[in-house]
Amino acid sequence: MNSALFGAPPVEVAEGAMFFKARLRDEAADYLRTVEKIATEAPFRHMLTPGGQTISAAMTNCGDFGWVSDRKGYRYAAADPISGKPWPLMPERFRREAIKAAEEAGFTNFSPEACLINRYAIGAKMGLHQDRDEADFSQPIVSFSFGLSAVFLFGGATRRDKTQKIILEEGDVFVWGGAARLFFHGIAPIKADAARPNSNYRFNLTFRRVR
Ligand code: MD3
Ligand code: FE
Repeated sequence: MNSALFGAPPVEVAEGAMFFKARLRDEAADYLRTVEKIATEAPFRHMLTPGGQTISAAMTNCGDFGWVSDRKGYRYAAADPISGKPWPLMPERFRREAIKAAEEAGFTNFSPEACLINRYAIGAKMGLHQDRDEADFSQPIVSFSFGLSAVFLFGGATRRDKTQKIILEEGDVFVWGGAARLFFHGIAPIKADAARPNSNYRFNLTFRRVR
Protein backbone atom coordinates (compact mmCIF):
# COMPACT_ATOMS: atom_id res chain seq x y z
CA MET A 1 0.00 0.00 0.00
CA ASN A 2 1.21 3.48 -0.83
CA SER A 3 0.34 4.45 2.73
CA ALA A 4 1.99 7.88 2.67
CA LEU A 5 -0.38 8.88 -0.13
CA PHE A 6 -3.54 7.07 0.87
CA GLY A 7 -6.29 9.52 1.69
CA ALA A 8 -3.97 12.50 1.19
CA PRO A 9 -5.63 15.71 0.06
CA PRO A 10 -5.15 16.71 -3.58
CA VAL A 11 -2.58 19.22 -4.83
CA GLU A 12 -4.07 22.10 -6.86
CA VAL A 13 -1.81 22.46 -9.92
CA ALA A 14 -3.92 25.20 -11.56
CA GLU A 15 -7.22 26.84 -10.60
CA GLY A 16 -9.60 23.90 -10.21
CA ALA A 17 -7.12 21.18 -11.34
CA MET A 18 -6.80 18.83 -8.37
CA PHE A 19 -4.13 16.12 -8.46
CA PHE A 20 -4.35 12.96 -6.34
CA LYS A 21 -0.95 11.35 -6.90
CA ALA A 22 -0.97 7.53 -7.13
CA ARG A 23 -4.41 7.32 -5.52
CA LEU A 24 -5.40 4.13 -7.40
CA ARG A 25 -1.95 2.59 -7.86
CA ASP A 26 -2.76 -0.52 -5.85
CA GLU A 27 -5.98 -1.04 -7.81
CA ALA A 28 -4.38 -0.78 -11.26
CA ALA A 29 -4.51 -4.49 -12.13
CA ASP A 30 -8.20 -4.68 -11.14
CA TYR A 31 -9.07 -1.62 -13.20
CA LEU A 32 -7.22 -3.00 -16.22
CA ARG A 33 -9.04 -6.33 -15.96
CA THR A 34 -12.34 -4.49 -15.91
CA VAL A 35 -11.32 -2.39 -18.92
CA GLU A 36 -10.49 -5.61 -20.81
CA LYS A 37 -13.94 -6.92 -20.04
CA ILE A 38 -15.58 -3.72 -21.28
CA ALA A 39 -13.52 -4.02 -24.47
CA THR A 40 -14.86 -7.52 -25.15
CA GLU A 41 -18.33 -5.90 -25.47
CA ALA A 42 -17.28 -2.58 -27.04
CA PRO A 43 -13.86 -3.05 -28.68
CA PHE A 44 -11.21 -0.35 -28.79
CA ARG A 45 -11.28 1.38 -32.18
CA HIS A 46 -9.52 4.23 -33.93
CA MET A 47 -12.09 6.94 -34.61
CA LEU A 48 -11.83 9.53 -37.37
CA THR A 49 -11.80 13.26 -36.78
CA PRO A 50 -14.35 15.31 -38.73
CA GLY A 51 -11.40 16.24 -40.98
CA GLY A 52 -10.79 12.56 -41.78
CA GLN A 53 -7.63 12.00 -39.69
CA THR A 54 -7.30 8.82 -37.63
CA ILE A 55 -7.08 9.51 -33.89
CA SER A 56 -3.91 7.77 -32.67
CA ALA A 57 -5.37 6.72 -29.31
CA ALA A 58 -7.80 3.80 -29.58
CA MET A 59 -11.07 4.46 -27.74
CA THR A 60 -14.10 2.85 -26.22
CA ASN A 61 -16.68 3.91 -23.62
CA CYS A 62 -18.87 2.68 -20.84
CA GLY A 63 -21.89 4.32 -19.24
CA ASP A 64 -25.15 5.81 -20.50
CA PHE A 65 -23.29 7.80 -23.16
CA GLY A 66 -20.03 7.49 -25.02
CA TRP A 67 -17.90 10.06 -26.81
CA VAL A 68 -17.70 9.40 -30.54
CA SER A 69 -16.04 11.11 -33.48
CA ASP A 70 -16.47 10.57 -37.20
CA ARG A 71 -16.76 12.60 -40.42
CA LYS A 72 -20.00 14.07 -39.05
CA GLY A 73 -18.38 15.54 -35.93
CA TYR A 74 -17.76 14.98 -32.21
CA ARG A 75 -20.69 14.06 -29.97
CA TYR A 76 -21.98 11.85 -27.18
CA ALA A 77 -24.09 8.88 -28.26
CA ALA A 78 -26.13 6.38 -26.22
CA ALA A 79 -25.24 3.52 -28.60
CA ASP A 80 -21.92 2.18 -29.83
CA PRO A 81 -21.89 2.94 -33.57
CA ILE A 82 -20.13 -0.39 -34.27
CA SER A 83 -22.72 -2.65 -32.61
CA GLY A 84 -25.73 -0.32 -32.48
CA LYS A 85 -26.13 -1.45 -28.87
CA PRO A 86 -25.88 0.60 -25.66
CA TRP A 87 -22.35 1.04 -24.30
CA PRO A 88 -21.38 -1.41 -21.53
CA LEU A 89 -22.61 -0.41 -18.07
CA MET A 90 -20.30 1.81 -16.08
CA PRO A 91 -18.90 -0.46 -13.35
CA GLU A 92 -20.17 0.63 -9.94
CA ARG A 93 -16.61 0.85 -8.63
CA PHE A 94 -15.53 3.22 -11.42
CA ARG A 95 -18.50 5.44 -10.74
CA ARG A 96 -18.02 5.40 -6.97
CA GLU A 97 -14.30 6.26 -7.17
CA ALA A 98 -14.91 9.09 -9.66
CA ILE A 99 -17.63 10.59 -7.46
CA LYS A 100 -15.45 10.26 -4.35
CA ALA A 101 -12.49 12.02 -5.98
CA ALA A 102 -14.77 14.81 -7.26
CA GLU A 103 -16.25 15.23 -3.80
CA GLU A 104 -12.83 15.45 -2.15
CA ALA A 105 -11.88 18.06 -4.75
CA GLY A 106 -14.91 20.14 -3.79
CA PHE A 107 -17.48 19.02 -6.40
CA THR A 108 -20.32 17.61 -4.36
CA ASN A 109 -22.97 16.77 -6.95
CA PHE A 110 -20.96 14.98 -9.63
CA SER A 111 -22.85 12.13 -11.29
CA PRO A 112 -20.96 10.87 -14.37
CA GLU A 113 -22.93 9.57 -17.35
CA ALA A 114 -20.00 8.71 -19.60
CA CYS A 115 -16.60 7.10 -19.18
CA LEU A 116 -14.33 7.52 -22.20
CA ILE A 117 -11.45 5.05 -22.20
CA ASN A 118 -8.37 6.02 -24.23
CA ARG A 119 -5.71 3.41 -25.01
CA TYR A 120 -2.31 4.69 -26.17
CA ALA A 121 0.20 2.38 -27.82
CA ILE A 122 3.81 3.46 -27.90
CA GLY A 123 4.08 6.53 -30.14
CA ALA A 124 0.39 7.49 -29.78
CA LYS A 125 -0.34 11.07 -28.75
CA MET A 126 -3.13 13.59 -28.41
CA GLY A 127 -2.81 17.11 -29.75
CA LEU A 128 -3.70 20.19 -27.70
CA HIS A 129 -7.48 20.53 -27.41
CA GLN A 130 -10.29 21.63 -25.12
CA ASP A 131 -13.12 19.38 -23.96
CA ARG A 132 -16.23 21.27 -25.06
CA ASP A 133 -18.71 18.58 -26.12
CA GLU A 134 -20.46 18.53 -22.72
CA ALA A 135 -23.42 20.76 -21.90
CA ASP A 136 -22.42 22.05 -18.45
CA PHE A 137 -18.84 23.25 -17.97
CA SER A 138 -19.48 23.80 -14.25
CA GLN A 139 -19.34 19.98 -13.96
CA PRO A 140 -15.79 18.64 -13.59
CA ILE A 141 -14.11 15.86 -15.55
CA VAL A 142 -12.36 13.17 -13.51
CA SER A 143 -9.43 11.24 -15.02
CA PHE A 144 -7.65 8.02 -13.99
CA SER A 145 -4.33 6.93 -15.55
CA PHE A 146 -2.98 3.36 -15.74
CA GLY A 147 -0.19 1.50 -17.51
CA LEU A 148 2.67 3.39 -19.15
CA SER A 149 3.44 6.93 -18.02
CA ALA A 150 2.72 10.01 -20.10
CA VAL A 151 3.93 13.56 -20.42
CA PHE A 152 0.72 15.55 -20.07
CA LEU A 153 0.81 19.02 -21.62
CA PHE A 154 -1.31 21.46 -19.67
CA GLY A 155 -1.89 24.91 -21.11
CA GLY A 156 -4.32 27.67 -20.34
CA ALA A 157 -7.54 29.21 -21.60
CA THR A 158 -6.13 30.01 -25.05
CA ARG A 159 -4.22 27.79 -27.46
CA ARG A 160 -1.24 30.16 -27.25
CA ASP A 161 -0.82 29.97 -23.48
CA LYS A 162 2.40 28.28 -22.50
CA THR A 163 2.11 24.66 -21.44
CA GLN A 164 3.50 22.97 -18.37
CA LYS A 165 4.50 19.30 -18.45
CA ILE A 166 3.03 17.02 -15.82
CA ILE A 167 4.01 13.34 -15.65
CA LEU A 168 0.93 11.11 -15.39
CA GLU A 169 1.69 7.70 -13.92
CA GLU A 170 -0.16 4.58 -12.92
CA GLY A 171 -2.95 5.28 -10.44
CA ASP A 172 -2.87 9.07 -10.78
CA VAL A 173 -6.27 10.73 -10.43
CA PHE A 174 -7.13 14.26 -11.52
CA VAL A 175 -10.26 16.30 -11.08
CA TRP A 176 -10.54 19.04 -13.70
CA GLY A 177 -12.96 21.70 -12.56
CA GLY A 178 -13.15 25.46 -12.18
CA ALA A 179 -11.12 27.43 -14.71
CA ALA A 180 -9.00 24.37 -15.59
CA ARG A 181 -12.08 22.65 -16.99
CA LEU A 182 -11.68 24.58 -20.24
CA PHE A 183 -7.89 24.72 -20.40
CA PHE A 184 -6.08 23.35 -23.45
CA HIS A 185 -4.34 20.04 -22.87
CA GLY A 186 -2.69 17.15 -24.71
CA ILE A 187 -0.47 14.09 -24.44
CA ALA A 188 3.09 13.88 -25.84
CA PRO A 189 3.98 10.68 -27.77
CA ILE A 190 4.02 7.75 -25.34
CA LYS A 191 7.41 6.13 -24.80
CA ALA A 192 8.26 2.53 -23.99
CA ASP A 193 9.55 1.86 -20.47
CA ALA A 194 12.51 -0.54 -20.25
CA ALA A 195 11.58 -1.21 -16.63
CA ARG A 196 8.11 -2.45 -17.68
CA PRO A 197 8.72 -4.64 -20.74
CA ASN A 198 5.22 -6.14 -20.42
CA SER A 199 3.44 -2.77 -20.44
CA ASN A 200 2.60 -1.87 -24.01
CA TYR A 201 -0.12 0.67 -23.39
CA ARG A 202 -1.25 3.65 -21.42
CA PHE A 203 -4.92 3.79 -20.47
CA ASN A 204 -6.79 6.91 -19.49
CA LEU A 205 -10.36 6.88 -18.18
CA THR A 206 -12.32 10.14 -18.10
CA PHE A 207 -15.64 10.45 -16.30
CA ARG A 208 -18.02 13.06 -17.61
CA ARG A 209 -21.42 14.59 -17.06
CA VAL A 210 -22.68 14.98 -20.58
CA ARG A 211 -26.09 16.77 -20.43
C1 MD3 B 1 -8.09 18.98 -18.60
N1 MD3 B 1 -7.43 12.69 -22.42
O1 MD3 B 1 -9.97 12.31 -23.15
S1 MD3 B 1 -6.37 13.01 -19.43
C2 MD3 B 1 -9.54 13.48 -23.22
O2 MD3 B 1 -4.57 11.21 -21.21
C3 MD3 B 1 -8.13 13.72 -22.86
O3 MD3 B 1 -6.09 10.48 -22.52
C4 MD3 B 1 -6.03 12.77 -22.13
O4 MD3 B 1 -7.68 14.82 -22.97
C5 MD3 B 1 -5.53 11.39 -21.92
O5 MD3 B 1 -10.22 14.45 -23.54
C6 MD3 B 1 -5.74 13.62 -20.96
C7 MD3 B 1 -6.41 14.45 -18.54
C8 MD3 B 1 -7.52 15.38 -18.86
C9 MD3 B 1 -8.76 14.94 -19.28
C10 MD3 B 1 -9.78 15.85 -19.49
C11 MD3 B 1 -9.57 17.20 -19.26
C12 MD3 B 1 -7.30 16.71 -18.65
C13 MD3 B 1 -8.31 17.63 -18.84
C14 MD3 B 1 -10.58 18.14 -19.44
C15 MD3 B 1 -10.35 19.47 -19.18
C16 MD3 B 1 -9.11 19.90 -18.77
FE1 FE C 1 -9.32 16.23 -23.29
